[in-house]
Amino acid sequence: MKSRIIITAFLLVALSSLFLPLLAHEDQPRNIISVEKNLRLEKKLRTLALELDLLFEWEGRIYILADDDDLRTLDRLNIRYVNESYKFPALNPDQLRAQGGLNGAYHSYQELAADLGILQLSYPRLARLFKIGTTLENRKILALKISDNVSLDEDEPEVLFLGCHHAREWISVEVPLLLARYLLENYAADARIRRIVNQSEVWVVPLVNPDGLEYTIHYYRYWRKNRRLNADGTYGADINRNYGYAWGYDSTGSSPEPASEIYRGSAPFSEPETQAVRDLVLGKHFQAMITYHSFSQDILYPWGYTEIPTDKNQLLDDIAANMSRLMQPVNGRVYKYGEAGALLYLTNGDATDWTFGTSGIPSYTFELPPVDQLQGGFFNAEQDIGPIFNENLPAALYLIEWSIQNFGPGAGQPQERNKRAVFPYKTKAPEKQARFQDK
Ligand code: 0X9
Ligand code: CA
Ligand code: ZN
Repeated sequence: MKSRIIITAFLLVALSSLFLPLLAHEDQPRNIISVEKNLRLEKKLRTLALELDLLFEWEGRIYILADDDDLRTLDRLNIRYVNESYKFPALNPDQLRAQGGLNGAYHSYQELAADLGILQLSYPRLARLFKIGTTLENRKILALKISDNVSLDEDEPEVLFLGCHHAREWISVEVPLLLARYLLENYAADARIRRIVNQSEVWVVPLVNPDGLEYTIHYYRYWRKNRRLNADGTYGADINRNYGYAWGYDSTGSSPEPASEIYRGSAPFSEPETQAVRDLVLGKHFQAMITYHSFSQDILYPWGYTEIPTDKNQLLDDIAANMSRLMQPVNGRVYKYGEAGALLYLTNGDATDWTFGTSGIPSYTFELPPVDQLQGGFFNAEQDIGPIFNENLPAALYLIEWSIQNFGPGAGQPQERNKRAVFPYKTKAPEKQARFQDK
């Protein structure tokens, strides 16, 4: 219930530029408080059935999101708490933005859903939001389609951009989201972008793993997998080991052990996240795809499951070389490129082996900066989002243009086109949308 109010507040503020007159008194007063973590208190809170939103634990205290009513209830019950709101300035309604709170400039699931909704509202003829799946914790996996005549499935090359298979790789949400925003915001003024958007259908799924991402924000920043409760009581399957091409090929590239960080899941496509991507791909005929990860600053192409090159190695390498060359002048950073299994390490069941293996399309894993753990590993600074996007933009535009140029009879997937429906994700009035997006 509380989360509904929070989401509404986020959305109302996020949408305020569009619906200013409606918003005058909608701000929700919110506090972050902390209480001592002890069993007696936890039990007391639970038996009182207080609907408190637990945020995280830190140094023996539990941090909780509470509104003024909650505070009065706690006072009445003589439960001691410390108001910590001053440590979280983004909670001040005056400063509240769609991007704020515990994850700084990075997007949470709700913030992303709100921003994608805003893009669709702002560019109704060019952007359309789809729900392509539902996670184990009942979050929506969202895809934004960008094209002219966006409500029609036109005979244009389709290109796919995926983000955040791995929960802790926060930067991998931002790059595809910013790509979507860039295409839309520059459509009117930039002839090259207009040509690209008119002649292709770009699909962006910035957050393949919403459950995992939320877990990294609220509980454990280093979490990688989804939040599957496995048969042995451990959590998580590695979504990037669960795709159906050469799934479980060996136990170097993926693990049969549920507790492992690279657990491949109980069967190919056993996870709702890979099912969502699979069903989207089977319902389209993509000409190329990029899946963003971090970190190590390189561009990887199939195979991942073996060091033996594919029969299109030259093409895959040429495209990667061109992308890397276009990226370098932006900030001076060099992205290495090569076959994934040879350059990085062996994996099986990853996204690119499946898209390439089943349809032969150029498929790339981008490992975003930094180059190594010493430069920050998974923890990119907020100020890095802009520069990392800027250098990735020319590569993404190049791959879309390559797809346009190489699109024609016979291009794309050899497989039967699967007409399976993808349901449009309607954006209604802001309050309705908030309810719709609540989990
Ligand atoms: O291991 C992965 O899934 C990717 N690296 S990450 O550090 N982001 O987890 C790499 C996938 C690319 N495939 C291969 N290297 N084989
Ligand atoms: Ca179109
Ligand atoms: Zn990754």
